[in-house]
Amino acid sequence: NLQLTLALAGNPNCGKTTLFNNLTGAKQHVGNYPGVTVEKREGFAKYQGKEFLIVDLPGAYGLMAHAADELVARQFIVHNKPDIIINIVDASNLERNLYFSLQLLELERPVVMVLNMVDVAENNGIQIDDKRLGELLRIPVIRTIGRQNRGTEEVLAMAAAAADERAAPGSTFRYSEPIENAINKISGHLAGIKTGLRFPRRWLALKLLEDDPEAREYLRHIAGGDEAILTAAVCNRELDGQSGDPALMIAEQRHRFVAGIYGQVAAKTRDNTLSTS
Ligand code: GDP
Ligand code: K
Ligand code: MG
Repeated sequence: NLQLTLALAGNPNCGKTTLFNNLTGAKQHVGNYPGVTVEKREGFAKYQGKEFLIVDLPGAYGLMAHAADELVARQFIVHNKPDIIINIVDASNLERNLYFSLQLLELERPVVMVLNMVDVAENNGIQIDDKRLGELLRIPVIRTIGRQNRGTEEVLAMAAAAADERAAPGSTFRYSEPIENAINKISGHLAGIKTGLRFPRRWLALKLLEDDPEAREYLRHIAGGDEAILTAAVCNRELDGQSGDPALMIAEQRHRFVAGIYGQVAAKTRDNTLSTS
């Protein structure tokens, strides 16, 4: 099939639906996918002879299993394997949006980033270096102003190019040594599992450390999965005794990493305390 599936993912209010409408025009309907109750909108777009199926995923702040909208978004990505994930971020609220991006990249699927609301950021006196951002995350980044329908064709061109090149997933973030050691231990057990795993090994290991119910449930039904769960429980106890709650450490380290990236790509063009908007 020559049709490419693009999934739109991002925080609530980052402009996902606006981009979806810009991309699809009137060619859309509500799709219902087996296994989930939340409906996702889908539509079609064409660009230079290529056809795209575009899916608007629920807006989410993370990809944890305990939140229904987050679980729907991540299950679609894992089970339906869209050709390209379009991660829309709000340039005027980039640091918080990147926290989601980081979790998206950990799913090890091809991602391109749409830096939307650059007009709002500029009005707030913030300039984002999109080139540097792309270099740091190792994914293509494109600037858009959704409300003005600017950058829409470039998004399709970039997605088509990424699919053509079979773009590798972007960079995944390295955690502190104790966490990485635990990931490696758990991954070691996962590497021994003969059946093809639906999720990336590193991601499963991380999710076990975060005490993710879906990851645990998935592994429980796979031959050899119990050993990984057991190892994760041991690692969790050890980490908890040495350095604190692993899930909390992981979240803190993600926040620190995102703050570091934000510091490298964002510049103040003026003092926005003088702004009245
Ligand atoms: P969603 O929650 O991610 O689907 O976000 P929406 O597409 O509903 O957009 C939220 C609001 O931001 C709407 O009022 C849009 O018109 C507005 N919006 C979207 N993109 C832009 C943009 O690039 N610049 C500005 N100024 N507003 C935008
Ligand atoms: K808004
Ligand atoms: Mg929306």
